[in-house]
Amino acid sequence: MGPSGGVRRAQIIPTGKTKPMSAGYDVYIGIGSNLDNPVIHVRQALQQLADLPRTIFLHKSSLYSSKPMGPADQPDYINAVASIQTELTPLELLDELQHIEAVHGRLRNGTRWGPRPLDLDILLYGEKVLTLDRLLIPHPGLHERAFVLYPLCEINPALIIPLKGSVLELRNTCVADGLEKITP
Ligand code: A4P
Ligand code: MG
Repeated sequence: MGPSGGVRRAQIIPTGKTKPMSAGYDVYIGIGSNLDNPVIHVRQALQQLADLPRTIFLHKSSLYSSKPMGPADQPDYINAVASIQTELTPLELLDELQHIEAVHGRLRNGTRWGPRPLDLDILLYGEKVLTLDRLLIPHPGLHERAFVLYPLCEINPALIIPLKGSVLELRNTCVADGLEKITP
């Protein structure tokens, strides 16, 4: 729910801290890892999202195992999706996410879709559509990727993806070869 309306309530975040509800946007983050114990990277990333400034952690999906999209000579991925409510602007949030990726040892060597210890993508930022040099929102691949649509649908099946439609319908028509839920 954006700042224009919706129920405001206190949220208990995973650290046990309680933060007052902000007037932020609901944002969905895609999490992926396929190097150096991916389950640990994903779980730590969920905690780091909960610790972001001016942000309240809302929901996390199960973890999913998925076959690599892109170069096949890399390990399987662990994927998940989280929702937060944040007062960070889209570019402030991107900077925070790239900092978290760097803390996890993410190196960018120019290989597109290569293996990585942690990838954090902004999938949706409220209902915004943004086309900036550094940031495309909605994330351009989200509407056709099973490893995003299944976890996204798990935490909000009523979601509408701007310009693309119902996340539930997109999930029901996408190919989910090799996708496996690994945690409840
Ligand atoms: N950028 C633009 N829009 C966004 C956004 N909405 N969120 C820019 C985050 N970043 C965004 O990303 C390149 C640049 O995209 C960033 O500097 C940022 O300014 P990157 O993380 O350096 O490189 P990348 O992730 O390799 O590129 P890309 O095209 O973003 O790839 P994707 O879409 O992230 O896909 N297979 C499985 N099974 N599971 C996966 O999670 N992930 C990928 C990467 C490939 N194959 C996968 C998975
Ligand atoms: Mg990425």
